[in-house]
Amino acid sequence: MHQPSIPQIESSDPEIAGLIHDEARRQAEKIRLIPSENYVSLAVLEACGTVLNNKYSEGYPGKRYYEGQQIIDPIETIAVERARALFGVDHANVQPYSGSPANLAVYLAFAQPGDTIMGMSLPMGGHLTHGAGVSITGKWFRAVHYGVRQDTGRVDLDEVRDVALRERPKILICGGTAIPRTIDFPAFAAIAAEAGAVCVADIAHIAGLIAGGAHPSPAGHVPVISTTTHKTLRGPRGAMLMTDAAHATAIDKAVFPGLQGGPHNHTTAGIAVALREASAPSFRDYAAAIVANAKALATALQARGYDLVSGGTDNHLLLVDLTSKGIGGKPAAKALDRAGIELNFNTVPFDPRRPFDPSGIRLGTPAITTRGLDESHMPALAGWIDEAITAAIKDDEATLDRVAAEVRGLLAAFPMPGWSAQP
Ligand code: DSN
Repeated sequence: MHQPSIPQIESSDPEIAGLIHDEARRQAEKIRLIPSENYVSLAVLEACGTVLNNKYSEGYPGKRYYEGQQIIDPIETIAVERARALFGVDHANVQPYSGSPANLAVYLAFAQPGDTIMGMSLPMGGHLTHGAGVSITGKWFRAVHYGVRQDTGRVDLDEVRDVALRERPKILICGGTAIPRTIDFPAFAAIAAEAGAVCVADIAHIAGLIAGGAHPSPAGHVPVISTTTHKTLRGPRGAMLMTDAAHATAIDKAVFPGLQGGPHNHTTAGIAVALREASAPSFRDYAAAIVANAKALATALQARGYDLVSGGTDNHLLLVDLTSKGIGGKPAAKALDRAGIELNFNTVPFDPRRPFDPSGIRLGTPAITTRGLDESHMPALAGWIDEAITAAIKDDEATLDRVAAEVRGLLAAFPMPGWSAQP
């Protein structure tokens, strides 16, 4: 059953209530390895389901376009102050609806349509909003990209500098969605300064690691920081933009009125609650455990002959190239899902296959670490992954179902916030 209980939905809309319970059970019974996902606390869930949803608050605390902000203003101010304290930044805007609008606000603040922007290319580990051709950010701006070296799987900062000095982008973005290695924020900031670009760190994937001291912070090096709040940071679906003092006004104007209308106040409260949780000493242990689990899983997979892009991981994420195993990422991901192990198929750098049928799978440890799995569980997890992929190659559905049952058996001992076996 979903927790907290949902009796009103059960009585007014049993169809949707049933699906919510089913999703809670699904999340409870699967080993969830999608590196951008997590389990929020019950406190965050509660905040997101409150009457704060009912209020319009266009503007910022103390300067709104609607009356009745006596309660919303302090909630948003608390969220902003907690973000500033946790990340050590001059300014925070907690209103972006999610990561894509947050990044669009950055472009609106510091570039004009047709200007050059520069980020990591999507097939190399960047994000759609870093100028991919299919995205508004690639259609409305002239996007140039950097990637990783074929021999190391790592960003080549000499290449970044060469491209930046040649193309002179208005904005240089570092960060992405499939980067298993530490991002050198001071180096990107120095290249951006030399090229005359605004440096933007998209830390969506690693915000929780940074907050917990398990990855170096861009604060003090990079003037504009974009992040979602729901990945390693373990908050609600939302985003924040954080800046130094010089870039604060441009960002605020770009978010509202430039791009968005009223902020989602229930989400703002959820972000505030999550930021308080991330400030607790135990969150440092959580961040360290995410990385320890990822490294242990990497070692266990490599011992079974799996090729990891860049040869391992420094953070929460593993990118596995399945070429040598003779299976594509998509059939592997589908088989793993049937075996109770949820992840996503992903392109690998220099992938000869198409994006919807690529060579790799992407795994991460934020959610399983929230459940309480530790390094001692990673060899067994690697074994199940290997069994499922081998079974997929042989069309051995019985093995997939057996692994799923074993996964459920393990997870029964690791409760999930948001689901209870008891009604
Ligand atoms: N949601 C991001 C991820 O999965 O990395 C992409 O937008």
